[in-house]
Amino acid sequence: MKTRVTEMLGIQCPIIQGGMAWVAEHNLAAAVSEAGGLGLIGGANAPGEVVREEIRKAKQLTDKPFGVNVMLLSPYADDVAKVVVEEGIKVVTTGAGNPEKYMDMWKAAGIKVIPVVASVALAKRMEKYGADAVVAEGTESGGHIGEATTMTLVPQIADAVSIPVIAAGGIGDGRGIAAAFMLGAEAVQMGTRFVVAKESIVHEDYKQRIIKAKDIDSAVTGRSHGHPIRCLRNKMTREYLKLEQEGKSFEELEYLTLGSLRKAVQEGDVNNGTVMAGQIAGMVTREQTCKEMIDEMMAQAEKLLNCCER
Ligand code: TUI
Repeated sequence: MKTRVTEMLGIQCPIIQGGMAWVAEHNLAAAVSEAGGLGLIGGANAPGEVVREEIRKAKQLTDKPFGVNVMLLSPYADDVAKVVVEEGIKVVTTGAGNPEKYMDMWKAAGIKVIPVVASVALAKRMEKYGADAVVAEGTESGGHIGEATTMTLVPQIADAVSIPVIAAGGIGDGRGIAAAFMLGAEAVQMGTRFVVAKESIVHEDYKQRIIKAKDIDSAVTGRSHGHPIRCLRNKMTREYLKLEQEGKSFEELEYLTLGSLRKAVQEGDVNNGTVMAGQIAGMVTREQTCKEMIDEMMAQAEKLLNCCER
């Protein structure tokens, strides 16, 4: 499945791993890249030097290309933006904001810049500012989300820009990949399925929570203060949503989730922690290596897409 995205990034399969906070570290990124996709190291809220170390560790595990996701709400975003240049990273994705102010620096360094967007307006603006592709991320995704669904967002963005579109949100198998291609995407970005990869360092209890999840098990916290986050329902989300209904302030609510993603990912506290996951969690049924996942999904997608051509 050669596309403008696989050619641009020098990868075999049109699958990019999401830059998930606390999850997308060097082991997972290297495993996805080794399996023929594009692994990403998630900068999240980490200081620049921590991200530099992660990049160097990934380089020791793979010679294949991998990228870095710069989370624009991070207090360290400026530092991470410079570290990717210093470390010779070839692909950067961005999330949770507008990366305009870093664009010239990244382009001058020859970096392929792929902003994650949740609207047609931002996609068009990113194209104008020199983005090489965009990830169109639907509200089915885990973590920080926009409003539009993948089904509606991907074709509207594909119509509005000339650069390649990568679909994200609600894609968990070969059927999702084939569907995304039908909508005009030239690659997909996937997060939740890779959380349970054998190479993923996520706590076993977090993985099992995803594996046991059903179709309607996710909730969105933070809608009332403009920072919607999709995660799996638990004690924390019940409490959060109750306080939100009572009209509690952003600060009071933030207190409830301080460090809560780390608590879930590293300590396996799936009751009080934030278990970020997308709506496809109900489709994730087992741990596999990244290579097993990618080979299986590619075979399924190729079969479906060949059918459509006849
Ligand atoms: O960024 C994500 N997903 C994330 S980031 C994250 S970590 C976090 N920690 C604390 C608070 C918030 C997040 C967990 N999940 N996905 C990419 C994404 N970007 N989805 C939606 C957007 C987005 C939304 C609005 C991008 C730009 C935007 O507007 C920017 C503008 O200025 O117009």
